[in-house]
Amino acid sequence: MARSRLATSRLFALAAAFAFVAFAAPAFAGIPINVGGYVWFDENCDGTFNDGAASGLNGVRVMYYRDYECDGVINNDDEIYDYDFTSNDADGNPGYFSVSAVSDFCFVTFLDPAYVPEGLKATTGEQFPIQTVAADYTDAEFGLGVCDAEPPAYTCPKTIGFWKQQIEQTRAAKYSRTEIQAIVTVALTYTDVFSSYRDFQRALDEGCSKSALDRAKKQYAGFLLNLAAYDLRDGLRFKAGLAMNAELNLPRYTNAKTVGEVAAQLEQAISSRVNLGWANDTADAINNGQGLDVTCTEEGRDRCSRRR
Ligand SMILES: [Ca+2]
Ligand SMILES: [Ca+2]
Repeated sequence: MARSRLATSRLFALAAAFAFVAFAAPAFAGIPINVGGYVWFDENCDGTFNDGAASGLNGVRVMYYRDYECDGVINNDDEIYDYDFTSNDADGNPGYFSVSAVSDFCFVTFLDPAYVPEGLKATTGEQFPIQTVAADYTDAEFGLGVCDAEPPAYTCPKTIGFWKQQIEQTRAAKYSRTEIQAIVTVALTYTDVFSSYRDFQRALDEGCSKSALDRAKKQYAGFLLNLAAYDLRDGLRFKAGLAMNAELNLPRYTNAKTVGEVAAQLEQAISSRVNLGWANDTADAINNGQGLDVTCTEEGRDRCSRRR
């Protein structure tokens, strides 16, 4: 009898445990998924994975940190979660990495420097945040290249006020309508946040009292127009803007070492709608020349001759 009572009480304990699991299950929102991406040889040094499927690099160790607050940076209690070595994907293309995860986890991934082939340098951000994703994810990207970056010809960021004048073609505008349209067309190739000329116009038009998202998008619009104006510099009479490879030193806001790196951080923050206040402040600071060695050309000197 004692045994049977014991068995019964164990059964109850077991049932209670199952009941607990069953009760707890709905609070567990995530589903098992794989998250990863590619490390590739960025032959044309443009930071974009457009160098062919065979350009992936195998044998590179990719580290994953759990980003508990999903703020896109390694801080506070964030800790090592897992790692993977790049290898061929299911289609036989090299450079693929992936770890098992849960859909409501956030990570910050980066390459273990000990496994980066000698002579290669990052052409993308050195850390790639993976925010909560609902399904298998393969979009984390790390470009490595042999890129002797030419120093930018000049660094002459303009504020959102300047860009609004250009878009609205006020009397003070420095660019013709054709020129500003060309600038916007190039800016659209850098981002998924905006998809038309009208989007830029609307973003720059938003007043200060609008939402955190609107404010961040407004500054980001100006930032992207600065990048595009620099890219088009040979065809523009008025020289302004920012090069992707311009060095950045803005530790108050970002660990990015170049304008291109912070561009990726801003795009990520705004498209996932996290850290919007940070995105606003950071883009605002850069549009005002903070953290940059500002060297404007003759034409631009009236507005940004200062060096910080
Ligand atoms: Ca490329
Ligand atoms: Ca964090």
